[in-house]
Amino acid sequence: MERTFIMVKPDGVQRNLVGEIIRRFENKGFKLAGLKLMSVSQELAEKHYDSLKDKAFFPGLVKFICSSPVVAMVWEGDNVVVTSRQMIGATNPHAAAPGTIRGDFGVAVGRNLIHGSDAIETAQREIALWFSEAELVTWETTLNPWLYEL
Ligand code: DAT
Ligand code: MG
Repeated sequence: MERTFIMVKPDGVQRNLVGEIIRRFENKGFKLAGLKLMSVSQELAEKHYDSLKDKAFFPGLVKFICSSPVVAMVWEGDNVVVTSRQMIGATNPHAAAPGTIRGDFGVAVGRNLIHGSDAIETAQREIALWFSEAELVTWETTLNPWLYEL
């Protein structure tokens, strides 16, 4: 089953949106495979955003991610990578549609509340970066026949 890496950023945790965000993924029908509240080291933040290291906003972005705890998660489900990005909305909350997380709760690109992997390969890289094998849980839900045509 496909997996993606989702992180509630420091602003989402500070604004008490962890429950709201988890609720949306649960209600959609995705299954939690990993979850932890953590402080982020500069090294981890720099590795996570490595593809953006040449951008002018990179130092501010890394500083922001390290400024306060985040909630790192792995969610599982059919097409979860693309669907999560749709649920999260456009990078800039100005452009994020109502009904999306950024569209409903954000007003600034540097405070856009949540990260989601942008492709299956990115998800695999990010899950391996943020979680050890032992922290990822494989489990069965009895809801499967009601979520999927098996
Ligand atoms: P996304 O988080 O939608 O995948 P991204 O990978 O392009 O977007 O950028 C990562 C984060 O960097 C983004 O969530 C917020 C920040 N960011 C992106 N563009 C920015 C900009 N023009 N100014 C400030 N921060 C920006
Ligand atoms: Mg991205």
